[in-house]
Amino acid sequence: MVRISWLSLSALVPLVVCDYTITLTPSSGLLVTDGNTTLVDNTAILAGAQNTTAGALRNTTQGLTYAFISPTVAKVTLNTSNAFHGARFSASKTTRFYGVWEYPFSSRIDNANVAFELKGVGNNVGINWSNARAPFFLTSAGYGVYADTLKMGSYDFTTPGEAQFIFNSSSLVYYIILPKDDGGLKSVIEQYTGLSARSEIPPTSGLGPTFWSDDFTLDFHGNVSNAQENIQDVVDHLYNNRIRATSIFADRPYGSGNRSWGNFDFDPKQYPDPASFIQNLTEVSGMDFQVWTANRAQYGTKLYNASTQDRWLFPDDHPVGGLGEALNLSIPAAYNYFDESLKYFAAVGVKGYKIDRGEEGEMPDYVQNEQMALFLDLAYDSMVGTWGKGGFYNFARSAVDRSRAKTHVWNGDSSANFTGLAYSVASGIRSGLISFGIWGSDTGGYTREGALTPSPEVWARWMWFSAFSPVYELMLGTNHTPWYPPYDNTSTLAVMKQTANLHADLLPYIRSYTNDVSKTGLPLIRALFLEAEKDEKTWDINDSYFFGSEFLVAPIVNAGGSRSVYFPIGPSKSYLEYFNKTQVYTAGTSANISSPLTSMPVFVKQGAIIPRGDVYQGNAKWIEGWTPDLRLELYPSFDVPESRFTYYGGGAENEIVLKTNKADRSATVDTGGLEFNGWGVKIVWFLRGAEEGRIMDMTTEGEGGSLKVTNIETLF
Ligand SMILES: *[C@@H]1O[C@H](CO)[C@@H](O)[C@H](O)[C@H]1NC(C)=O
Ligand SMILES: *[C@@H]1O[C@H](CO)[C@@H](O)[C@H](O)[C@H]1NC(C)=O
Ligand SMILES: *[C@@H]1O[C@H](CO)[C@@H](O)[C@H](O)[C@H]1NC(C)=O
Ligand SMILES: *[C@@H]1O[C@H](CO)[C@@H](O)[C@H](O)[C@H]1NC(C)=O
Ligand SMILES: *[C@@H]1O[C@H](CO)[C@@H](O)[C@H](O)[C@H]1NC(C)=O
Ligand SMILES: *[C@@H]1O[C@H](CO)[C@@H](O)[C@H](O)[C@H]1NC(C)=O
Ligand SMILES: *[C@@H]1O[C@H](CO)[C@@H](O)[C@H](O)[C@H]1NC(C)=O
Ligand SMILES: *[C@@H]1O[C@H](CO)[C@@H](O)[C@H](O)[C@H]1NC(C)=O
Ligand SMILES: *[C@@H]1O[C@H](CO)[C@@H](O)[C@H](O)[C@H]1NC(C)=O
Ligand SMILES: *[C@@H]1O[C@H](CO)[C@@H](O)[C@H](O)[C@H]1NC(C)=O
Ligand SMILES: *[C@@H]1O[C@H](CO)[C@@H](O)[C@H](O)[C@H]1NC(C)=O
Ligand SMILES: CC(=O)N[C@H]1CO[C@H](CO)[C@@H](O)[C@@H]1O
Repeated sequence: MVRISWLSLSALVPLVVCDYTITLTPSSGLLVTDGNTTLVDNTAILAGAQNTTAGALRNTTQGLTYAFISPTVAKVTLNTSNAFHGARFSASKTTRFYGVWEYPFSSRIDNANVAFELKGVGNNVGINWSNARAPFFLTSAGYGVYADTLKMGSYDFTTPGEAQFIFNSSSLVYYIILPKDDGGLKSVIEQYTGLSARSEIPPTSGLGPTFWSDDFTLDFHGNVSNAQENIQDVVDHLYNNRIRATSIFADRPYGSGNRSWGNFDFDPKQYPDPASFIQNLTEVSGMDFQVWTANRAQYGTKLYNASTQDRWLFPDDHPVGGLGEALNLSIPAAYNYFDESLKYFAAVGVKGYKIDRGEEGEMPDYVQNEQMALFLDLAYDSMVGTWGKGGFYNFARSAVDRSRAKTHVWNGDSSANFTGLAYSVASGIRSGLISFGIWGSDTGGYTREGALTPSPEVWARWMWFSAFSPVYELMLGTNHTPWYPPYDNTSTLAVMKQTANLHADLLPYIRSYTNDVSKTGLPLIRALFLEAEKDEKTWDINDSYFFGSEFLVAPIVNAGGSRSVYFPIGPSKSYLEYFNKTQVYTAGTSANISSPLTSMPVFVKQGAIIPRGDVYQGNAKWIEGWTPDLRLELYPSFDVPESRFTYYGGGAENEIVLKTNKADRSATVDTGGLEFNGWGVKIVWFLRGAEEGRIMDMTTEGEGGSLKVTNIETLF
């Protein structure tokens, strides 16, 4: 028995004596208690020769250790002669278990009734290949468990109130993580990502708006005769329509060779002059460029030839689609060859990869996690030497938790209809719960069936969702380009412009939170319960989320234009409709909200501080003498005496503090010395009588870094 006592400081109570113990039970399980109450019931430690026969470990005198390694984290290690190890946890029957997979089984954000391996999920309702994953779950019982391994394993949540995992490994380390400093489940995520990995801050260009085609070698218009010109045609239309964009990428095909991949080049017929083309895209048009990549060696290519010669390929006995086997990247020579070959792309100006596959049977399933982690490492490595940390944008559909330091994710191949949209919203929430915080979905869906799919209605709703996603990426081309038939006479182009430009204007807010993602692991898309943990009504809500902590976002994921929105108790006493700034909704209530295609249900909480503005020029070369423009939207409420926001613009952080004083009916903002590239900051107060915002200029009106308004009536 290991017992540790400690003292810890808490924000609310000056000095608290905490005392958790972890003990072995007579039935060979582990209990974490605070002396009197059981906090975690680790009912069994599992071991066996097969995952199907693994049972409770009986002789615990050998190969088992357990101890608290910090006041709130207990570490359990298992190392026995058994080939499989795992654990089972029990709680009350209504306990929810979240995490593990990005894919929302049954459209849920928790894992009720799911038993599956820790691997890519494949073809499924709503989204195929929604494959981010982590050996980590968290529960409504108030703790999390992280199994620190890349081995294959399976999780089972089919028994109400129980969670079980078993890994194909003769040794296993797992951590039981309890909340820290009253931080609830958010602090569990923070501690978990401290043990595994956290995302890097992406370049602003990676956050979008980003446009791409599944095949730029098809669907030529006007005098376009190759892919390079086809991309230029997109760039020109974005420019002419004044649609903000920060990057563009080419999916496969773009290379020479069998199925266009494996020769580490651009097909000269489609891209006659790639280096100059990419340089112009970046420097003249202001858009970064990424290309597709995958660990698959297609017959007849350079990659294939080098691999067969040196026997780097996994045996060809896992055929899905005949798209080539994967290289075994645990062979150093294979890894190095691939890494070096990929460096061609950085050399010609490519700033990141869309990283596909790794879970299609091109290798044995039991190495999927290890091999995918290696491929994401090398894809990162082949870029970082040229562009530096945060200088390129890699995003994958298949990634295990440790790789979040090396890649961001998109949610896979969604259906281009409301099912795909609803599942995408739920997968975005789930992606946040496993801390893949920089995330986007193919706006409008990927799998299109028939003409005009997505319908203009689905596409518009999805564009709004992407405006309030960390990444706005949209697939056009192949008869799905908003300014060409059959979409040219629909609302699509107008909504695309409105939402892409809104997303661009939200970049100061989004970028500030990417800093948070990298420091704490907390995602931008937050399950409602992460912000409102004590409100049990939030635990199953799969179609609305907090975007950062200021916005409550409720995408419309059904036909018809209205939905019910629940306003959680905890973060705010009431919520203000964000776009019209008139309707106020009380926490704890629900309301039916309608919205035309030109808007979306979004709400702000009391005391919100929202930095917005034009801080990244991207393709907006039509703005002559462009200079950055940053404004702070403030939503004071006398219910909130003080609120804070940490602004991050790429350099230092600024702590912005908003205070209200009911006695003299005033509000004061301190911007913490905030300026942007030497440019001043506008302050926009949202107050009664000034619903359009009362605009003040910090540089001319601020004194000592703060600004005060008096005799005010707040909006909520
Ligand atoms: C445990 O129970 C004892 C006796 O009721 C009480 O004095 C003590 O404060 C409790 N400890 C905790 C951590 O709740
Ligand atoms: C055992 O492993 C196989 C292969 O990985 C998997 O399909 C199965 O679900 C696992 N079974 C259990 C009980 O974990
Ligand atoms: C349990 O393991 C210990 C240490 O290896 C060993 O001495 C003991 O005989 C084992 N007990 C049983 C019942 O197998
Ligand atoms: C497991 O234990 C064996 C000795 O019994 C040791 O050689 C090995 O390094 C241990 N593995 C781990 C991962 O600790
Ligand atoms: C467990 O891993 C071994 C390789 O270490 C592999 O041969 C075996 O097939 C795996 N078992 C399962 C059930 O995946
Ligand atoms: C294609 O046509 C447009 C006008 O329709 C023109 O501006 C452009 O220069 C032409 N491009 C080429 C490569 O001929
Ligand atoms: C890049 O821009 C330069 C200068 O405008 C132009 O001469 C060149 O043809 C462009 N290259 C490509 C590949 O479009
Ligand atoms: C391309 O690869 C496929 C599958 O490996 C193979 O069947 C086909 O012959 C290859 N084509 C060429 C032109 O090499
Ligand atoms: C790969 O090898 C095949 C067979 O020798 C050859 O035909 C092909 O040209 C090679 N591919 C490349 C890109 O060199
Ligand atoms: C969406 O498309 C998928 C196939 O991609 C189909 O199974 C599903 O029924 C469709 N949902 C709706 C609402 O049409
Ligand atoms: C999922 O994959 C299946 C089989 O490849 C395909 O029929 C279906 O259209 C795909 N659906 C989506 C949404 O990608
Ligand atoms: C969400 C919402 O209510 N949007 C409305 C805001 O006001 C404009 C203009 O009055 C309407 O067009 C929107 O529908």
